Amino acid sequence: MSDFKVLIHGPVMPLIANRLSSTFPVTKLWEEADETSWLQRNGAGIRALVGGFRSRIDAAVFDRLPDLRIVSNFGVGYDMVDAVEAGRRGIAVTNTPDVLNEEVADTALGLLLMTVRRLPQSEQYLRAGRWLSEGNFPLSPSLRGRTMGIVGLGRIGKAIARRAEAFGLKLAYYGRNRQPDVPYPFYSDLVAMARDVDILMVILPGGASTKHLINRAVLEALGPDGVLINVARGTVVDETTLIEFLEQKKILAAGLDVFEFEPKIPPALLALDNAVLLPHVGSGSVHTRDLMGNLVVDNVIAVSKGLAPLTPVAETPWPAAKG
Ligand code: NAP
Ligand code: 8YV
Repeated sequence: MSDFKVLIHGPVMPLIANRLSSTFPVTKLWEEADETSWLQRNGAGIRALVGGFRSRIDAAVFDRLPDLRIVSNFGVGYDMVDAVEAGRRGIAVTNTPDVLNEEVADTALGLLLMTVRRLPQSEQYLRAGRWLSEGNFPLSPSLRGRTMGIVGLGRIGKAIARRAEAFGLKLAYYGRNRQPDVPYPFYSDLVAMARDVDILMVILPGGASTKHLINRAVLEALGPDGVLINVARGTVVDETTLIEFLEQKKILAAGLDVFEFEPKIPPALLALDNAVLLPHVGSGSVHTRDLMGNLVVDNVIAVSKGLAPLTPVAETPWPAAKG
């Protein structure tokens, strides 16, 4: 057994806990009676922190873990981890990029179809016996002839774009940088893109730099025929304003896989007939979650051996991170 002590922050897939426990001394923090006093007593000596974090992993946490070498984040999005502060302290932060691109893109397109063609609502109609009693389900809006603006044309955004092209959608994208060799129109102004497209597909990182990027001005520009799909992070959308726009039919519909305070969903959102809501299942297949889980463990193993982490985030590039 290695002497590289691993702390698992919150419940994780059995695959992760089992693989880590077979190689390292592992503590499951959430199973401790008093997490704070456990950290005070045992924080020194912990080398790896693992989790799909639901609370901030920042200077206050790092202060309690003075020997930490790696934060291995379950998920490509690491907005809960202060990676800049980790980098400053020589701690590597790793995430799970690429292995989930196709799964999340499948979910995004599924959610788009569900939202525009009102497929969940039509299934509810059938199950309630209304087809028999009231006749055919009302005709829905369509994807035909629509233009979609991708908000964040990164790894997953590009997998979404490939699928959208096959669906016959015209595409545009918004980001901080124009990308070489991308054939779609680029917008550095999100309001301008929202004005020119019918659908906004949001798939960029969460965190302070994108908080409430989808705000009143963007939704106004999207307009009454507009559709918003968010598979990024709930914080990217001003949820209160979105609810107002859906209630007042100032946009057509929204499909959301992520929420500002998930898993708490505002009752006003649950009550809406023009919103399709999924419980953050973007990457949630057995196949893809296994790939993500194995990558979480493989990153810890690499660092425990003094090797480069497999998938360090940009803020903690190897070899700047302490090995
Ligand atoms: P990625 O490859 O890093 O792409 C991110 C894209 O967003 C890039 O095109 C980047 O372009 C743009 N971007 C980043 N920061 C920005 C900012 N502050 N303002 C405007 N544009 C910005 O990331 P990815 O692997 O595709 O993942 C994207 C995100 O999807 C993750 O961070 C995660 O939050 C979310 N996600 C959700 C699920 C789910 O289950 N729903 C699953 C996986 C991932 P520029 O650098 O040019 O701006
Ligand atoms: C995970 C995700 O479900 O990768 C991400 O950023 O949002 C999802 O794939 C999530 O991170 C699990 O906590």
